[in-house]
Order: sequence, then C-alpha cells, then structure tokens
Amino acid sequence: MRAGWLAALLALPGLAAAATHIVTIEGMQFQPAVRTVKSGDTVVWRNKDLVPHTATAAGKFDSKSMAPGGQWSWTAKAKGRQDYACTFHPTMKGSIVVRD
Ligand SMILES: [Cu+2]
Repeated sequence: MRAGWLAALLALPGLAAAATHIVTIEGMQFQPAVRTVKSGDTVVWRNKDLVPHTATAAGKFDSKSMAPGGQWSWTAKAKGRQDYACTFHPTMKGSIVVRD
C-alpha cells in the first residue's frame, strides 16, 4: 500500500523533476562555467578556493560573500539565461541556463 502511494507521488512531474546541480568554485573559476538546469531545480555553488567569492547576477540573485569552504544555493524559477559574475573578481563569469 505504501509503495503504491510512493509510485503515485513520483508520477507527478513537478515533484519528480527537481534536481540539485553543483557549481564548484576553484582556481578563480566557476566550474562548469555554463550549467543548464530545469525550472524548480536548485543550484549549489561551493567555494573551494582560499579566498571569498560571490555568484551575482544583478537583479536576479546574489550569494553575497561565500567564505572559503562555504556554499550558497539558489532555486531556479524563471526560464532563460542568467549570466553572473563574482563581484570581487569581475573576470570570473558563469551562466545558468534555465529550461522548462
Ligand atoms: Cu571571486
């Protein structure tokens, strides 16, 4: 009976689809630089460098300062391409592409 209920839950596309995607910050780079996700997915940035960084898309999202070893997560909603950068190191750039 419990298994049947779970199967029904997993059949709902909105619940089954959400995933978590990691963007690693290492060597003064976002890796991967371009990450494609679905609406509703969560993106987690992990700072493996020895200096603080941010993941900032003006007007869209802003991690604020991520300490070395720190992380920050953001849930994608609106479709489209979000170009972002580190406010401390403007040459560090990345993009999140949000699909349906
Ligand atoms: Cu930085």
